Amino acid sequence: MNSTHLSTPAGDPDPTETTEWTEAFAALVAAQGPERARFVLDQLVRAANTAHIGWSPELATPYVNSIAVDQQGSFPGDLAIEEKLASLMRWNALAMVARANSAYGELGGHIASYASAADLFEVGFNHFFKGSRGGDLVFFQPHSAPGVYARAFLEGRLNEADLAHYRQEITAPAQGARGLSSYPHPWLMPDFWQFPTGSMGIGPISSIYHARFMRYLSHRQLQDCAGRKVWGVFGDGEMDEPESMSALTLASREKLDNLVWVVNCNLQRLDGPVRGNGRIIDELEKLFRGAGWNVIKLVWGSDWDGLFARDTTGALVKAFANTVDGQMQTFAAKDGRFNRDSFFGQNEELKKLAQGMTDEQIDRLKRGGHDIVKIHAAYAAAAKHQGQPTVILAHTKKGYGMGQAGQGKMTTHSQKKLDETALIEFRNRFNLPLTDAQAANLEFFKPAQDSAEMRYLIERRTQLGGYLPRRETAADVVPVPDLASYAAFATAAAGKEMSTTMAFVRMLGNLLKDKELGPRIVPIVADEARTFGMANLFKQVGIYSSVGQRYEPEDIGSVLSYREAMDGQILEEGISEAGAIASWTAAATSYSVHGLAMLPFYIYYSMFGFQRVGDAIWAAADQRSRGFLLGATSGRTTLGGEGLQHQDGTSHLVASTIPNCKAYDPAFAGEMAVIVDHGMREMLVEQKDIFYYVTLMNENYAQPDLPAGAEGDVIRGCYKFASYSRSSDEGYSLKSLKEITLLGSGAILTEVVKAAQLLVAQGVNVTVYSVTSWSELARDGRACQHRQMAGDASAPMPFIAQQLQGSAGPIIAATDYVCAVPESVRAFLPVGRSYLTLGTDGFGRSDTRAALRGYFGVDAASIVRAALEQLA
Ligand SMILES: Cc1ncc(C[n+]2csc(CCOP(=O)(O)OP(=O)(O)O)c2C)c(N)n1
Repeated sequence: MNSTHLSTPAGDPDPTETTEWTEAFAALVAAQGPERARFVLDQLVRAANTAHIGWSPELATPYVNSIAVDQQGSFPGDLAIEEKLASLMRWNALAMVARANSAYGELGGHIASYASAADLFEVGFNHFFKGSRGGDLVFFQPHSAPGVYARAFLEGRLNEADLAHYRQEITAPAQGARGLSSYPHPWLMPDFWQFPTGSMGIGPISSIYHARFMRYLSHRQLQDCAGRKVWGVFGDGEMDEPESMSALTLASREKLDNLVWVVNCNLQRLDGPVRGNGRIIDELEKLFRGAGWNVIKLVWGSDWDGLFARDTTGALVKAFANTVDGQMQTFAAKDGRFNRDSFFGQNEELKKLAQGMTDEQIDRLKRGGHDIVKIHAAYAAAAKHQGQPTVILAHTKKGYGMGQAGQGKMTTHSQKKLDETALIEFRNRFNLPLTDAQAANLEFFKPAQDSAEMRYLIERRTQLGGYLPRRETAADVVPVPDLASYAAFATAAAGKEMSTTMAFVRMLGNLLKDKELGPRIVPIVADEARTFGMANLFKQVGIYSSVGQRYEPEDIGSVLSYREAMDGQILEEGISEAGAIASWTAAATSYSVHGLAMLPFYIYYSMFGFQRVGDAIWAAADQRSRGFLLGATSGRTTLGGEGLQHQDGTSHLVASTIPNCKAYDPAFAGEMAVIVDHGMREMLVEQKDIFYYVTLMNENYAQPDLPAGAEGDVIRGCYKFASYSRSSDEGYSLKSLKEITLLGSGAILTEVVKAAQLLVAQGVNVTVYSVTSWSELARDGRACQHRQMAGDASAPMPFIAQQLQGSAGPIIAATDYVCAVPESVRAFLPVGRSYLTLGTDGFGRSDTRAALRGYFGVDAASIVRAALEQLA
């Protein structure tokens, strides 16, 4: 270290003294090495703290690489070949996007993101990302998908026709090709992509919880995940998402050294600079360091090493300290001449450094994230770091190599086409083996199979365990016990009073005791276990903690004592719905990611599910999650006092929009038990890529026995609960009676039943149906309709119409949800019957259940009124 780098700042009252201190420190480093220097600094910090001088260290370090040249180790690969390969990936990715857009301008796609990330990916692929089932998990920055396809093309996993059908998933099969999805979507490319990342922030938080879930599997001795890593490449703009940042301290608290993030700091997002007037790398360094991560800054490429070595005055570091990202972007967008004048021209010291370099050389000075050797050094350091997660802040240029057409341009994110001159410049820039015509025609290029590049690429992946991304699905079948063995109390409840939440928790407790299924269950809560009466499970199966329990809980000795344990089963995520759903997704995709089927039950306030973390649930659906979401305290009037922000009247509406989510609103414990049982069989035995959403209520009421033989109808969405009529010996002629049909779901079914009894007293015959799933009924109706429209003569009548055929009169539906939920089946009802829906549209508010139901018009009295009006 050269002490003169640290020239004393302006306003220093005693520069001589300051210099003495810095020189003494430099001498210490030189004589005794960094370890001793760190020790002495630690002692000084301790002394400062003891003296209460009010000092804390700066979290940001100078704008240079964290890994010094002499620490970076030698590069184990063939640099020339890797650079050639990276250039080919860049070209094919660019050609893919530009071709799609020259054919159909509306398809979109991105060139600039991958252009900035290509080397970051390539070093991972050639040296670090372990393939195969027991290998690494890699999260890809979504807009870089074309680069990942380009690699799969060279690997022989995709062909030219596939590449030509980028973003054309519907038309591709007719051309004998497979369409390539815009972003990583396991739903659309189930043997390829593992993790959906297209919605910014979902990838980052998801990667943390996947890394934590691997620890959970190891600690519970279900699968040894030692040695496996989770790698995530994300955007610097993406780091602004609350989800990106929200679980950083979880990762460090849990010491997730199996997690490495690479933040592609190209300094730009979609509209412009991420921090035009600041420096995103400094900001992220502070954020991650403060959150307890190991931070590796990968700022400058190898060709800067010489410049730094010659810079005895610290002029470069000083200049960078005064350069904000907006300016750094301008440097990226301009040529060598401009940079000589405006950057190196700032003062005599810098001018001197640039002497002897041509404008071309200045133009080619690489940022760290474009230098394969430097990237390798950073990844190697990250991979071996212990005790903390690592983030690599990789400085890159957006649109790297796109020249005047895009590099560093404000508009580069959306650049989808390049003109002929730009294509030829790109070809020249990366020494691509293409003729002018081939470049202009955007021809894909694949070297001969026996070329050095191809042999190298294949050999590297073979060494690392195979190609990736690759999604696998084979997993063992987990047997599900007989319903009667764990839920007889619910299906034959004999009028016992309980809430469906209580019934669910009791059932879960029973399932957890099952020898085979029990260990695979992952109960997840976000600090509401006590609300749902689950405290007994704390003791029964324990709360997972990577360090066990280092304190004596206040309630030790009680039967419900708070027990944390390394092999604890419950994932208690604290107050983070975003975290809990990411955790659920990790468990719900374990069948695919780890080949070990797990069954997560995440139970939460239903209002804080689809409404709060709906996009994360959408991504979980894309990832083909299998598990249960339990929306507890559901219903806008059933959760009385909690008011507007807590009362859920919409979750079923949103749930119905997710194609692989089966949503149920059971009224009774027996229905709920049948639904959960069926779900477990569909997911664990039949291994369908579906998940269940089941709402649970906190209202206690008498639970009837489930009618014999109703199970199938419960699953399909509705069954006849009861018919109510005055018996003929009371003197009524059945024919003269008016008839009405009432549908109800969830807790409001109890109001429907009360209404039926009141109506009978007024001489109306009533048939009551319990609707367990509006969305399943609607789905079935649409499926029947499609078949009919396609001219299928054997298309059945919609299930709900079949069920209601045995009833008569107007139909009225009442639920604790907005009217749109029961409205979803209107088109599929028997022809000629009137249909009225009663629901809880509007804001919730606090009061008793009775007052709320009266207010929203879903209580028995309102249903009776509506029925009499309909009959009139
Ligand atoms: C939740 C969400 N919001 C907005 C977008 C639209 N979007 C796509 S890319 C992008 C900018 C990404 O910038 P950055 O993370 O810096 O990545 P870069 O492409 O610059 O590498 C935006 C806003 C999105 N995909 N997801």
